[in-house]
Amino acid sequence: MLNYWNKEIETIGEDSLAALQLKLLKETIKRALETSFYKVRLEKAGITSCDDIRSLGDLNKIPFTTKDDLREAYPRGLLSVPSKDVVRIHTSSGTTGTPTVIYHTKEDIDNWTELVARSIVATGVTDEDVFQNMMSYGLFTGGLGLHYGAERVGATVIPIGGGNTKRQIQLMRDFKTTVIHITPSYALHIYSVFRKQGVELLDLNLKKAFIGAEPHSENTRRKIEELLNIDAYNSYGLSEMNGPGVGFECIHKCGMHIWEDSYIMEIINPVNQEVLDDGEEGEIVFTTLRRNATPILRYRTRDLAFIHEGGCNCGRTHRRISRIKGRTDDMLIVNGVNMFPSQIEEVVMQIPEVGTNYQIQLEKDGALDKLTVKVEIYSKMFTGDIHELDLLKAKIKEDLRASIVIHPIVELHEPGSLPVFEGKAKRVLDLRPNSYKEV
Ligand code: DLL
Repeated sequence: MLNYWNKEIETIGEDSLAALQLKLLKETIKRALETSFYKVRLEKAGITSCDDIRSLGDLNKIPFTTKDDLREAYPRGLLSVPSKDVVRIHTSSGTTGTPTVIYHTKEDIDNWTELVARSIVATGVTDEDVFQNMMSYGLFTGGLGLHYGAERVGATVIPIGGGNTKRQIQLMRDFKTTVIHITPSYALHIYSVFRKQGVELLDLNLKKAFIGAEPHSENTRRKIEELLNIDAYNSYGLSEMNGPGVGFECIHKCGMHIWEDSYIMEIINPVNQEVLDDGEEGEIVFTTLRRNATPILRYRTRDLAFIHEGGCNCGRTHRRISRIKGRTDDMLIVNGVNMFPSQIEEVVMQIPEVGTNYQIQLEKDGALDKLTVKVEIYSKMFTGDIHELDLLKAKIKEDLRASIVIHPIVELHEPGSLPVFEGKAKRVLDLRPNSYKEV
């Protein structure tokens, strides 16, 4: 049986959706004109009232917003309601400079909660589930965002947050957790701890994981599903658009439905900003449609994906995006060749001997770049047979060369020896001079 949280909106027809988007876009423009940042920005573009937007085609009159714009507007430039109406703020981590801030009214939190509720119901979650939230609480949106949504559905929520793997496992066992919310890198790590501690999957009751907050490959999803014997659903979101609950896979796992009654989605060519058609890969751009306190127009996410053509068997009409290939600023240039860390991950995670962790290191070797891919392999491979390890190394190297064109150095490591991350993983260590990258 198909389950919906809000059937009318989730299965809305194309024309009704367009009409709803236009109505909400006009309201959003009105609110944006209340902010000091957009008032100047929109007036410069000739938009002085919401009546200047007559159709969705007028979207292209609206200038893009970038992360730098949000930083520039920090702390109050994007606030469009009186401070007393704000019930919560979330800020970005700010590791690379001034943070960005998103304000929420009570209604904003309610709307976000509704999106998360819809998302998790689309994976089959019900009020009978026990939901262990392993993403950190606090300013990061992964904790509170899913927490509110899961409570709204009526699931039993265990708000443990990130880290403390031993305690996580104890809670899973004691309370028969059925669903976890976790980064894909931490999901792989949890499995290695299961093995170390002799935890049997049969003693647990795990059925599903929501994995997101960082790029991961289809092979990583498969690995998580096989190792933990669960269904893993890709979950996408970003703090600027509330956080999780922007895009989520349904039971068919064929791309992430983007909630188009709440966000206008465009895909653009990141170089010339031309709007692309469904099926063409480019940068995702979002406009908030239901946010009161911090409206954001045509936000350039820097995330690369494409829109799947055609409908979904679940009946939801909201279009689906592909897995995120990476961010425009994650692209690595190694001896002139462009590549994304996700391409390397896709290759190593499909090799059965490779375990649950890997790292990419870049250095200078004279004038050239040196790329080293370090992978953990299962302990059963360390039998003392050097020849077998050499063969495996050569295989990984050749598979990588076939995908990324250049010859990396491959290092094999014992399980548990590479750095572990309980939040977003930092897979790339770029030690080249003038490089700040630690993605
Ligand atoms: O990571 C929100 C979130 C929390 C999403 C929990 C999913 C689950 P930020 O910290 O602002 O917000 O980071 C947003 O993370 O622009 C993407 O680059 C990346 N990202 C998020 N989800 C995915 C995903 C949260 N499923 C940034 N696949 C985004 C790939 C993802 N990248």
